[in-house]
Amino acid sequence: MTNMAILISGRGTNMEALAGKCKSGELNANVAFVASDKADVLGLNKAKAMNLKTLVLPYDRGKVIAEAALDEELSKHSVDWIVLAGFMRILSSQFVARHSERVVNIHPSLLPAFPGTQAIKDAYEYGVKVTGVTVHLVDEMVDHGPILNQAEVRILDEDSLESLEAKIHEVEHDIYWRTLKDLFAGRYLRRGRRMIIEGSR
Ligand code: 3YE
Repeated sequence: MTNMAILISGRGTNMEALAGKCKSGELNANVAFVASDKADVLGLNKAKAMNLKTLVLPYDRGKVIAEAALDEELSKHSVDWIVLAGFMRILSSQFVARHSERVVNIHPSLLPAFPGTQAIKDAYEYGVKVTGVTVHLVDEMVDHGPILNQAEVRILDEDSLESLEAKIHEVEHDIYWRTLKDLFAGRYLRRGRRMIIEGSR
């Protein structure tokens, strides 16, 4: 079975959704461990409550040491895929090269629009009528790697920033596991930057 590590920095709602899909068998994967760059985050407590192995990455000692600690756990657990779920650190180009095309991220906008850490707010304040969610491979740049999947979310006149956030998170919890299911099954083929689902045409 596919072994994945989930990286978080906060509430861990996407982690919880993914772990739930593993538990129900809808996503045929095992959560090897949940790692956070911060101790004392809600997501770590949620992971422990789901009986998942957790660890805190020593980012207080610098990125090189933190990523080396992560590497050690990844090989110890024979992890196939590294899944970022609200993880708020930029992975070094060296780390990305060591795990080339094995790291996935979810971003709350339709990339390449609204990259960065305030994507939902930026889209709302810009006044776009359609935003959404992007699942992409991680490369050495941020919010830039090949796109695996996107889903749109309409911004209605009556939406507040809070209601938009709720809609985006709901879509995230649905699109992430579905995309990982195809990815883990080896259904994606790469055509330059284009990630194509096998048999879709
Ligand atoms: N790393 C690479 N490529 C990607 N991480 C994420 C996506 C993604 C990635 O596509 N290579 C905060 C925003 C991070 C930030 O700028 N952090 C800096 C400074 C941290 C600090 O000093 O506290 C850093 O170097 O981590 C996930 C989203 C990352 C957003």
